[in-house]
Amino acid sequence: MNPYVDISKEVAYALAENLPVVALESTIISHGMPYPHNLQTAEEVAAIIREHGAVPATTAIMDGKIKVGLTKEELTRLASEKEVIKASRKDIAYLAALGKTGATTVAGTMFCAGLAGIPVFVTGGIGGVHRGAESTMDISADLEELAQTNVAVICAGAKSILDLGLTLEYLETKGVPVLSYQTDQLPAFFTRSSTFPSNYQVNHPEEIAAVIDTKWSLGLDGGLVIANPIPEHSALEESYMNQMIDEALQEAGKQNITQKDVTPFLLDFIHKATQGKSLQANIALIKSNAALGAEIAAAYQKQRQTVQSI
Ligand code: PSU
Ligand code: MN
Repeated sequence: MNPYVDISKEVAYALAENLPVVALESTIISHGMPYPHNLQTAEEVAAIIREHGAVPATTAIMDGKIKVGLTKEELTRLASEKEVIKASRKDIAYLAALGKTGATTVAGTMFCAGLAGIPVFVTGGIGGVHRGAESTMDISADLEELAQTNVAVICAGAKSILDLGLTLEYLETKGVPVLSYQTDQLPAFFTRSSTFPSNYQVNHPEEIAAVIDTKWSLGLDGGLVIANPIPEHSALEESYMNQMIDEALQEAGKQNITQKDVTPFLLDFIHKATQGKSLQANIALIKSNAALGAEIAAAYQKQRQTVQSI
């Protein structure tokens, strides 16, 4: 195996036995939520994945090692230490070469999950094309990773800090399917719907597993976006959230926030501006994604075994 990669015993066993495994990102822990909510949520998400019959595999770069499956101590470090670096694709070689510690974004996690052979990954929201990208060129590396790495990403759609329309156009150009779970729209993270239609509505984990398996069996490399709307009772009011997001964007502009700092700045601003309401929504949706992701991982393994036995 790759000398830079360290897969935990539990995850390695599950992969060897073709048991369902769900990859989890760690930027949501280090840069997406405040301490101690981040650590508590990470542990609860892992527990939900286990309850639904899969093994959780959080990825990060710890002292230069690409880790797949973290210990409680490692999770605690990522959740509480300030100097953890947000690790997207471009950061990984530097961190691995110089023995640094970084928390993986959606792009970084897809890369690590791909190395380890984990096909299913659960997160909150993906990065995308930012509003105003026609002048800033701010387009998340998550989209390029989706274009090339064979990992299915379960998320709650994309936040409207992004331009959802342009994000969908970009994914379409790159050949990335966007499947929405039990709805025909792209959910907008805090809300169950947006004005943007999804590519397809899918209603069962088995259906989703079949699409994933067929895509890769046909040699159609790259990821898929599986968008699961936030649970009804946790959804936030759209006009209120849009106002908070507008304020966040204005402040980011004023402070001239750029590059990898943009998304964490906006998330933190929105968290404070909504007095924690956005955090509660974020926690609820990632838990719901964890349950669905574990079911998809199990359905995918079943599908693989059926295909192989024919
Ligand atoms: N969106 C969220 N919460 C997050 C992120 C995005 O609602 O924590 C994180 C994810 O790790 C995602 C990253 O991959 O931000 C995108 O950052 P950027 O826009 O800099 O690519
Ligand atoms: Mn960016």
